[in-house]
Parts: sequence; structure tokens; C-alpha cells
Amino acid sequence: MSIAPYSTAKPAKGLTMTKSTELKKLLHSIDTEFLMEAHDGISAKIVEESGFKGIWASGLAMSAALGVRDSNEASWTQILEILEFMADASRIPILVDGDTGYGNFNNLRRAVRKLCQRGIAGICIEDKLFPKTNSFIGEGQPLADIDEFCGKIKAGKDIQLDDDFSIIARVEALISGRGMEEALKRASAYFEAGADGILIHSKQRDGDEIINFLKEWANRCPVIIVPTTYYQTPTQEFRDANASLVIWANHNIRAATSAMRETSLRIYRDQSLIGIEDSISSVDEIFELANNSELAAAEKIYLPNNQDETKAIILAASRGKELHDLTVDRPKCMIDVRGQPLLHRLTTTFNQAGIRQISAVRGYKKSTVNLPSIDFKDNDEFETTGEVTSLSRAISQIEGNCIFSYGDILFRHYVLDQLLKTNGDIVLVADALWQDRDPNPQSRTRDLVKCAEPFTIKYLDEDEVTLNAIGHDFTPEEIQGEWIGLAKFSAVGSNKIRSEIIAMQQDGTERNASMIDLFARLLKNREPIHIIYISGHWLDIDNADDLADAQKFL
Ligand code: SPV
Ligand code: MG
Repeated sequence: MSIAPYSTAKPAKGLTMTKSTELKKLLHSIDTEFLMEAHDGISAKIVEESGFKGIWASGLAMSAALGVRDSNEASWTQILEILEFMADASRIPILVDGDTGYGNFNNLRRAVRKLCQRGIAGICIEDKLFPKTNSFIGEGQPLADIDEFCGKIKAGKDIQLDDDFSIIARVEALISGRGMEEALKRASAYFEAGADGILIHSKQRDGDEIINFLKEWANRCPVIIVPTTYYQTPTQEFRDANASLVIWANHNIRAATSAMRETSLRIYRDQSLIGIEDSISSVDEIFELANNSELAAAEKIYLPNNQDETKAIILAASRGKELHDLTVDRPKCMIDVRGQPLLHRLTTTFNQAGIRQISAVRGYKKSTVNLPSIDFKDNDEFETTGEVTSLSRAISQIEGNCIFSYGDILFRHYVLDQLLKTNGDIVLVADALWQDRDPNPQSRTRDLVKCAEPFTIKYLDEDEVTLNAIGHDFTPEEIQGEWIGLAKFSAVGSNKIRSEIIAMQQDGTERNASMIDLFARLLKNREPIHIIYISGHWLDIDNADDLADAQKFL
């Protein structure tokens, strides 16, 4: 289900009614309808996503989520702020638990106006005294004077800005032990004062007194019930007795509390996330609930120059086995380097160079690769395929100006700046001081380049040097540098890369091909590839020594 990026009292696109009209419709529906508790933006979204037609913004739950008691410890404006987030996060109507109305008639008037302005569909006020106490605490709580409470209802109805806004009068006579007669007397008075519905509350273990009330009331106006203590009464009995709305009043905050307790205790005890990772929502689910994709789409429309904007594609599918324990539960691009995953550092470098459209291809432990504002593509066959297959997963992104990068490298900002200034269609960055980099050059496979000309100072920020060959097995005399895993493709270059990937898919060579194979094919086809030289100032992370170097590098 798609979720609105925001909503207001006005109908969201596709809806024909305001939220207040929707709530009115639920109240007067011939069927018994249901409201589900929510207490913040995310729970409001989840309630909507589950299929409920309306939300109960529970005072108990909102207070609990703030870590305070359900005794008006949170001010009414603090509650208003929460409600605004909830209304923005959802498209279904919200009935707010307004406690006793936050004071006398005048306080309620101000609250009603503000609620109407913020797209809340209705308020329920209870006939107790400010500051309120939760109905399930103690016995015989004092009730409001009937006339005073009727005045409050009238004041609210007179001031509401939205004709369909509902004011529900909650009768606490049964809760406070005053009996059915008092409950009916109060309900009648409140209805006559203008209430749009009655909420009759009970704390009995069975639903008998509620069913009796509904029978006695005989549908004079909509009646709302809250079967928290009498949850064992079959819902059909409420239907048969013509309950208008049933509120499941506090079950999301209770569910969240047990889930958070269990998770926190487990992580505390284990000092590890392994035991819980698979049983909790993924970060992607959170992004989905926040509707991040809407923002990405909006950025394409509203941010300037997005047509010519350079994109980046990062290959981040491999595990990095040589890092052993560090890559058991995440790929090497997510290894922490001075407090941030490597991939985060890389994307920050791109962002600083003005590159915002970043795609990364994940594979190993992909659910752990979940940074915001990256467009992720997946190579689920990462174990049996090579780099070109991973790159092919982002083939739609290889268009226009494009930076290609491995996900396990770090380099100084100037390297990227220099690369972005080049004019060639396919330009690779090569380290001319490749021999200085590694005391043990046999320890890794390196992407070495043979070029038309060796590095001299004059080539520092030009791309006149052309690549003759790229591979792993040249004699030291032939080698002019090491490709660092960073490249730039112009629009023309991107087309060539795309075509070559497609050609490799067609001739069956793609699955095992490395980037080196791809570049080698282009060279064989006489497509020019350019080189810019740098002298150090980068590293890749293959093993524990590299990781130690990376900590120093920053
Ligand atoms: C709430 O959800 O805050 C309510 C319902 O007022 S109850 O807690 O059952 O009184
Ligand atoms: Mg309450």
C-alpha cells in the first residue's frame, strides 16, 4: 500500500472525503467499525497499512510513548504535536483521546480549533476532572458535574471549524461505580448537549454491562466501546448489540513495549546483534514506511540540473573473505572505519563532489547494506558471478556522466575532483606510485596498467594518456600504474560500457568477467580508454593491514 508523504484535513488524492467526514461515516455506518490505537507517526502508518479505517490516538499510549503517566503530564500542545505527525503520516481519520478536554470549556474550545486546523477528525472527552487519571487506576474516581460537562460539549461544537468534526462524550459512570441509571442519564444529557456519539467505558471482565447499556440506549446515537478488560467477549456480541465503533485501545504500545524489552535485553545480554537481526524489521522496511522512494522521485523532479548530473555506481557485492571475522555478518563495504561504514565514507566523498544519485550493487549479506539515499540494486548470484554481472544489475544507471567505483576503496577528494574534470569518454584513475604502495606486492591481485606514456608531473590533471593494456601479469618494466578501482564514463562512454555488457551477456562471457575483462574487450575493439595518474593518496581494503591503514588514512 502506498503511503502519502503527508496529508492534511483536505482529502488526499484519490479520497473524496475529508477525514472528519470519513469518521462521521464510520460512526453512522450500519456495520460495527473498528479503530486501532496508534501513538506516533510510525504506528499511525502501520495501523493504516493493516487495513483499519480509523485511528484511536490513545492518551495512555501517547503518554507511555513519551515516558510519562496518563495523568495529563504531557501538555495538550505536546499531544497536539504528536497528533500532527500522526495526521501527516496517515490518510485515515484520527479520533483523539482528549482526556477531560485539558481544562474547562475554554481550554477545550482552543484545543478543538487547533485539532480542526491540523486535520484531526474528532475528539473524545471524558466526564472526569482535570488532571485526569486513567480509568483502570483506583475506584470511584470523581466525575464532572453534568451541566459543566454539557457546557463543555456545547462550547466545542460551537467553535469547531470543520462541520464534520466529531465530539464524542465519554461516560465514566460505570467505571466509577455509579451504575447503569447514572450512565444512561449522563449519556442522554451529553447527547442533548450536541455530542456526536457516546463512548461508554467499562472495566468489567465481561461485556455484560456494556451490552446492557447498548440495549437500553437503543441506538439513540452512535455508541463507541473499548473492550480492553472484556476482550474475551466475542466481537459478534458487540455487532448484535449495535455498537457503532469498537476501539482496540492500547495494543500497539503494549506490543511495542514487549518487543523493545525483548530486543534490548537480548542485545544487552549477547553483546551482539546476531540473535535478533532476523526477527526485527529491516532498515529497508523502515525506509519503506518513511516512503523514502517518494523523496527520491521528488528529488528527480525538484532538484536542479538533475538531467546532467553525474551519477555514481558502486560495486559492493562481495564479502571480503580475507577480513575473516569482520565480514561474517556484513560485507566489507559495511566495515566500520573510524565510526562509519566504508560505504558511508565513500558516499560522503561523492556527495561532497556534488554527486547525489548513487547506486550500489549489493550481494553478500545484503540486508546489512542499508544506508539512506542510496539506490540499491542486488546481485543475488554474487557467489557464482563476477563484477560485470554485478555492474549489469545497475545497467539502467549507466547513462550520462557516470562515476564507477569499487566499494572497498578510499581516496582523497582531489582524486574525484580531477576525474570529474576530464573530458575522455572512459577514464581510469591509475596510481603511478604503485610500487610504493605495498611492501608485499604478491599479497593481492592488482589491476595494473600499461599506458602510452609514463607518469610525469605534467599529466597530473589531464587525460591525454591512453591505456594500452590492463591486467594482472605484466613485467614490472611494462607497468605504468595500478588502476585504483575508480573510473569515469561520459554519456558516450556509458553507452559503450552498456553495449559491451550486453554483448558479453549475449556471448556468454559476462558471468565470470571482471572489470578488467570488460576494459580489455573495449581496448580490443579499439575503443580509447584514458588514464589520469595520481601518486598515492588512496587505498583499498583487502585485509586487516589495509584496515589499519584506512584508520590512519582518515
Ligand atoms: C486510552 O486509550 O487512553 C483510553 C482508553 O482512554 S483506556 O485506557 O481504556 O481508558
Ligand atoms: Mg485515555
